[in-house]
Amino acid sequence: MIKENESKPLSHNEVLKEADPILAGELASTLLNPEADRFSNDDGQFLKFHGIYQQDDRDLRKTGKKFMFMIRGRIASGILTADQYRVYDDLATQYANNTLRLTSRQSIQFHGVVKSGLGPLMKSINDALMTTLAACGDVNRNVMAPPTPVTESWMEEVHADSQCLSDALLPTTPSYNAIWVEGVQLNLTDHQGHDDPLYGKTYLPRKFKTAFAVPPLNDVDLFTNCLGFIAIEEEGKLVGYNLTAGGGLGMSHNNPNTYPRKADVIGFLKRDQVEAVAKAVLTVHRDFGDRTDRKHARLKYVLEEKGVAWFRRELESRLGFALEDPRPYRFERQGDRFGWHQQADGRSFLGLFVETGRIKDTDEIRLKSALRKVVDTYDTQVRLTPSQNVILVNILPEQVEGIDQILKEHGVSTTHEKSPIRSATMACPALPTCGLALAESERYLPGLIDRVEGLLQSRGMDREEIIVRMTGCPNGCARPYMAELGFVGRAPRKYNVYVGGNESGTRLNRVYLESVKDEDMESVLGGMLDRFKEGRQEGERFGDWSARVLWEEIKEG
Ligand code: SRM
Ligand code: SF4
Repeated sequence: MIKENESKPLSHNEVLKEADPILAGELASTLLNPEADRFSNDDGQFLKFHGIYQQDDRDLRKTGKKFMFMIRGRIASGILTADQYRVYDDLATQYANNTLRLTSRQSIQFHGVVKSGLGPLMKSINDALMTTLAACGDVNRNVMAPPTPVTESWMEEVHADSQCLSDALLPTTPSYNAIWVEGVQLNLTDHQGHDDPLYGKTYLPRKFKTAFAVPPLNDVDLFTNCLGFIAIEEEGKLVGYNLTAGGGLGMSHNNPNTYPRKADVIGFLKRDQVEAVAKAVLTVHRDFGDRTDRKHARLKYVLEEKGVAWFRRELESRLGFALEDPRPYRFERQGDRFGWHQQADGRSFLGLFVETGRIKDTDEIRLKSALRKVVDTYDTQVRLTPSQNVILVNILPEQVEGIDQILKEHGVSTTHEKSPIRSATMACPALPTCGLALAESERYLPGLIDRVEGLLQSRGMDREEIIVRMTGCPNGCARPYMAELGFVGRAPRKYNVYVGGNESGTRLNRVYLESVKDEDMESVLGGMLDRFKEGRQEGERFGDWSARVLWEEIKEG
């Protein structure tokens, strides 16, 4: 029986999970029913644990709901072999909208899959020994780790640790395999007693996110995660990790009980303690998270309300050992390296910017076909980055010219010619697929960046890098609250403007202007850029300048 928190009623999702701890609902029978174009709303909640969202095309709502599905892969550390990439690419063509959507957590989403395609797509992923289990839902999600090829051999161990942990935190429900691989509806009465060794019968109160980072690069945006591991190297060896906990970004407009929060650094642990510590942090969330209000159910609220000292004590009592004090570390940069670079082993890697994470073919840039041809020709490993970009790795010297040629023929730039500001952008999908979007994001940001590029150019600032992120609502999927300049949708064509994030991803930004209309963007942004150009100190970035100058104005109100 789930414990009720402060005598408030449990949220509906809690009641659903408790009644069906294998998360099977009526999924298999609805899947097999050719008359049904959708699942029930309750089954929609179970679908998430299987990596699937039931959506409808919001562009078509006026003519009635057209149901479709978004499927998210679980791709630990964003690493795909050539064979695995081919499967994703084929499935996108065959069952989805012929695009691959790279996510801000190193995964891939299919959009626009209709119900008749859902079963075959899921089966194909599993047949290729990949999974979507726990890509969404009240469980640990895709574990992030730095995708850039290592420069020193100890960094490989960070990848190994992240992959092991990803596996160790998977839920054990038998329904995933039964539904998507065997196509059978399990009888709930046979499994009523299912009690996951880690998650219990009711799983977590809410989603849980984990990342590993290797300083000085903070490409995973470590402090936005519920659980984080900062690699600590001493004398060329990975000696352990600093533990972080309690980060998260989701909030709701006009609800002060919800807010973005940066994780705290809790202590230091040895490599062989990673799994135990991760499980202890996760179970603190499991046992103390708010199961009465899903908007207030993340681990970050437990840390904020009970305090870091309480959290460390609780953790250590579960572990049966004390953590050491955190060791020194320093983050300097976030983001990806574009263009060709040398790996430590003499081979090369190529970082490619993927605008708003959407791998697709357009008339001018045929990125989807180009990547497929490179992978088919050279069996290249593909890595996905937390900034929604791609890195092609382990490339032999004799392959470089051929890859350049293929990309050129398809209109794909390898030289990072895009403006620095564009290459530092991220947007969430928002409309037309996301049911929570209040405004456009993926379809709006590229055009806004055209306009900002114009503003920068006319001020002689076209080489200025400003980290810009946009989301269609305050949930924070493209992590706008860590950007130097963030846009968060309020209503159609209106955005709150946030300023003051920094280059190393260690500072939350703050809202500077609310509900800025699309037609006012030039004057608002142009005005800020004029002041930045005039008032910046030597070498000062936009984020640091705005935290120094514009935050004062917010305080003054
Ligand atoms: Fe997210 C919900 C897309 C990363 C916070 N997110 C959603 C849903 C599933 C909408 C829904 O619930 O119906 C979006 C699907 C849109 C679509 O049509 O595809 C969605 N989130 C995404 C992705 C694809 C955005 C992207 O541009 O890449 C990212 C998938 C990552 C992955 O592979 O797992 C994605 N979401 C994030 C992040 C960033 C991160 O994790 O690094 C956040 C902020 C960090 C955090 O969790 O606090 C984030 N998503 C949310 C929230 C707010 C949760 C909260 O604490 O309140 C929601 C709403 C919810 O869960 O109810 C949400
Ligand atoms: Fe949807 Fe909001 Fe996430 Fe964008 S930030 S994908 S609009 S939930």
